[in-house]
Amino acid sequence: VRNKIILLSLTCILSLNSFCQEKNDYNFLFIVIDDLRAELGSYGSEYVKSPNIDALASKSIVYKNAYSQYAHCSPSRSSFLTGLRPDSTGIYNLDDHIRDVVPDVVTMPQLLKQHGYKSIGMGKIFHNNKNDEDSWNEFHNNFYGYYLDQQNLEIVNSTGKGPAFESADVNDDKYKDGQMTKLAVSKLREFKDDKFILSVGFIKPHLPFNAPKKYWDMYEGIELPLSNIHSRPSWSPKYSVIDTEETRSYYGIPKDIHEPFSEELSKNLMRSYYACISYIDAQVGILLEELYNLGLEENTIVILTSDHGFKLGEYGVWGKHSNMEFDTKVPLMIHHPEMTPGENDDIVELLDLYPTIADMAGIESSTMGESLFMEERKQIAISQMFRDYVPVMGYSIRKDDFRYVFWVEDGKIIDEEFFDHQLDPNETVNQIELLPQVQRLELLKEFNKYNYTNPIDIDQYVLSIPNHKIELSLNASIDQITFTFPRELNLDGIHISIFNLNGTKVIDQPACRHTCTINFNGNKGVLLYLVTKNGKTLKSGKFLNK
Ligand SMILES: [Ca+2]
Repeated sequence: VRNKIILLSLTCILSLNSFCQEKNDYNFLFIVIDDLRAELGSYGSEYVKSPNIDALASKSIVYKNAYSQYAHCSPSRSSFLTGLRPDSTGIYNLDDHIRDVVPDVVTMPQLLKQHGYKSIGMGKIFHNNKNDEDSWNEFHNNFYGYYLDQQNLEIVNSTGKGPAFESADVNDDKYKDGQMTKLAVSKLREFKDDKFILSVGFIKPHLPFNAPKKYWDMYEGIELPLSNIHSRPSWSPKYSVIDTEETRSYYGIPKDIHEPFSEELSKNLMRSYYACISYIDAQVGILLEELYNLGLEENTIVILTSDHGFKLGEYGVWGKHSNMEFDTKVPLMIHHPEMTPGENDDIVELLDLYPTIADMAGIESSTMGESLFMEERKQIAISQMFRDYVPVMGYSIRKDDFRYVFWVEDGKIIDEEFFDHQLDPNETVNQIELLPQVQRLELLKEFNKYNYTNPIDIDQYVLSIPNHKIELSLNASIDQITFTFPRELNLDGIHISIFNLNGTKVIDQPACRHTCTINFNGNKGVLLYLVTKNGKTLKSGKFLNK
């Protein structure tokens, strides 16, 4: 049973003023910034210049541990705008639109529209930029100016794709986001006497990292530190972190995924990404100033977030699309005129935004998330990432001080990762052996509770032993094979089957503890299989008796 705090009662108790009668008269300014990782002054960055967002943060509840459900534009947005997990929308790519897959869903802006709000949207809110008539009273996406540099425009014309960054010496409103800000300001003026939700979807700092030169100049002479994590986490499966070639598709970027970026290119990419953040920060500042000038500051709730993070060279990759902290963590802040600002360390999900906004508007909602103002909230964030070329779905559970990732193929867990953030906050070494079996099963049960439309069959679950954790060695001098399991691994149900080279089974026995020594018994060689009780081969090898 959901023990829901209605924000009304909370704020009435706290404020004891006329707010109680007026609580339904709050407007919403909902700002979504594309591909903005949790790197802002207010999130502890020493380098990013984000004074306007930081000023908003100082008046907001700042969620320091907020996570996207899918580190890819459309799957993430389709999730948090509908309040459904990606497994429930079924949207894992950029092509599907919510009305094609969940046609009757009530989106967050649609819910407010149904309750008398004027719903105005602009820019990148849903990924597809389609005008979802059900969500908006009006929607605007006619902005122009992707590249402005003449040389770059010629490159786009001749090659189809421009450079990964640009800094034309122009005013803010020559690029799209500046135009959007102007329109948003005009909409604030137009609707100031209405009850409204204005959703503004800024398109930077998404690639290409194009912003006016003055923001590039803000980082002149600053030595930006490049990541020292150059490859995917040790002992993680190959599909854990991949180079999706998102950045490499741009002009002037090495195309071979094995070719690392030069230091100069890396620093230019980082600087231009930061310049884009500062550009958007300035736009946010303009919107907040207009709220103040129009006297809307006292009755407008401001929410600022991103759809997912972005790797600036971490793991040797420039892009998103993984279950790791760099890609799933997002900034999230809520400014409510009646609520005490401060930092919040709860683990929260973007999925929780919809019920939180409904809660603040005093509207009942039915979603897979939980209002951030609910008592005894879940303390878990689930993210996922589909690798269609395997195909395998990776699910991440971010909880307490760790991340647990499991990869599912045909309903079976085939790989796992575990990162203890106290030991390894940047998630560089998969230490799955540190996760006790009891805790693993508890996590999977918890996962099923929240991802209930597509639960894991735990009864079928047999601990998968990562291949690299079993060492096989041949001790030829004494006619034996010896192999070793990590002591922590649960070997229940694991069988050793050995065949001679003619294919006849000569040994079938439960796995022995830790170190197994098996005699050749006169065979010239053997084929060895470690098999689960469900018949899945964990490890196999051919050994010849020398
Ligand atoms: Ca995005």
